Amino acid sequence: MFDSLSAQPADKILALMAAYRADPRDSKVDLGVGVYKDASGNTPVMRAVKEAERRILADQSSKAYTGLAGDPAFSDAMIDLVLADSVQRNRVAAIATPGGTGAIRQALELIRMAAPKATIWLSNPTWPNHPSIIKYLGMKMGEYRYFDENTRKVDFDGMMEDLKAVPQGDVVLLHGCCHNPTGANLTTAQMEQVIALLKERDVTPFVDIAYQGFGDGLEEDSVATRAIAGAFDNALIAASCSKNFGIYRERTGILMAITKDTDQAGITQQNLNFLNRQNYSFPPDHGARVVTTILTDPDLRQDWEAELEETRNGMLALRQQLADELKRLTNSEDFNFIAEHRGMFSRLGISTEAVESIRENDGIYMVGDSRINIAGLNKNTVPLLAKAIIRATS
Ligand code: PLP
Ligand code: TYF
Repeated sequence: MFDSLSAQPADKILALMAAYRADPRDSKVDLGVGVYKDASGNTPVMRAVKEAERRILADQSSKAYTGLAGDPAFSDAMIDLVLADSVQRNRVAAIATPGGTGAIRQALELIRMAAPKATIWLSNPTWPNHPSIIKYLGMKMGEYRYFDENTRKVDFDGMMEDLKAVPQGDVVLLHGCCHNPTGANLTTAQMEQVIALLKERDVTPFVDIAYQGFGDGLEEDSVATRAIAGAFDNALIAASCSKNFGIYRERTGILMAITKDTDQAGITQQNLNFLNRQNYSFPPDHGARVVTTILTDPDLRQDWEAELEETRNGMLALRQQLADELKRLTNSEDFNFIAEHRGMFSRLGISTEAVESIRENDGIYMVGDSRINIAGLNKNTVPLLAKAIIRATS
C-alpha cells in the first residue's frame, strides 16, 4: 500500500539543522532553528524547571489520566499568564495541547468544524508550519502584506490595505509578539487599528503567541493578545510554553477560545475536548505540570521570571552589539532595524546567494530567507557575522 506514497517537502529549518550538524568546521555558528542558546551555546534547563521537576518527582502520587482538556489548574495558570483579566474566565474554553503546534492544529480543526469555508489569512512571511498545516487540512488560505523588504519594518499601510479586503467570516492569523521569521512587530497603536478593522469587518482573529517574555517583557508581550481577547466575542489563541519555559521537547501548549458567553463557552469546551479525543485523547502532562508548579508557587515564579529576564536582556544586548558593529563597518544606520526588532529572530533582508556564501565561507548558518536566531550569537561571533554580512553583500 505504501507504493502510493510520494515524497514530502522537508522543513527548511529542520533541514538546516542537519546540514549544520554535518559541517566539520569547529568555527561553525548556528543561527538556524529557534532554540535559545546561552553564551556557551547550550540550551539550559531553566532553574525553576529543574526545581519544579524535582518536586514533581518527589511528590507525584499517580500518573493516571488527567482529563481530555488536560489539568484544569494548567488552563487557569496559563489563561492568567497570557490573558490576565482582559476577558472573564467563564468566557474562555481551553485545552492543553502538545506544544504550540498542537494548539495551532486544534485551532484550525475547530475553525474547520465551525466554518469550513473560511479562509485563513497569513502574514507574508509567516512561520512555515502555518501554511503547511492549513494546506494539509484542506483549508483555504490567503496572505496579507506584512514585511517591507527595504525598511525591514512592518509594511503597515500594505497590511491594512490587504486586511480591508478580507471577507466577513474569515480568519486572520496574527503573531502575538516577536514575529517569526521577521522580528518586526506592530506598535500597540497599530494593533488597535487592526483590531478595529477586523471587528468592523466581522473577521475572527487567531493569535499565535510562542515567545511571551522574549520581546519587551512578560506583560508587554501580552498586550496585543489581551487587547484582542478583550475586544472580540470570538477569538482563538494558541500559546506555546516551549521557549519561555525552555521545555521544547516536553510538548507543552494551550489553545484558548474566547467565546461570547458562558453557554457558548460550554459548547466550545465540549468541541475542544472532542478534538483532543479524536487526535490523541489526553494531552501530555509533564510539561504542563512543570508550568503550573512554577506559575502557582511565588518563589519559583519569581526565579523563572528573573531567568527569563536575563535571557531576554542577553538577546537585546546581542541585537545592539550587532547593529553597532554593522554601523561601524558601513558608516550607516542601514542595519539599525536589528536593534529595533524583537524576539529571537531578525530577517536581515539579504539575498539567498549572500546567505549561502556566508554559510560556505564563514560557516555561519542562517535560514535561506536570511532569518537569524539572535540567541545563536555570542559577543565573539557578532563581529564575525557583521564582517561576513558586509563581505557577502558588497
Ligand atoms: N508558533 C511559532 C510562530 C513558532 O515559532 C513556534 C516555534 O517553535 C510555535 C508556534 C510552536 O512551537 P512548539 O510547538 O514547539 O511549542
Ligand atoms: O521557527 C523556528 O525555528 C522554531 C522551531 O517544524 C521550529 O519555531 C521549527 C520548525 C518546526 C518546528 C519548530
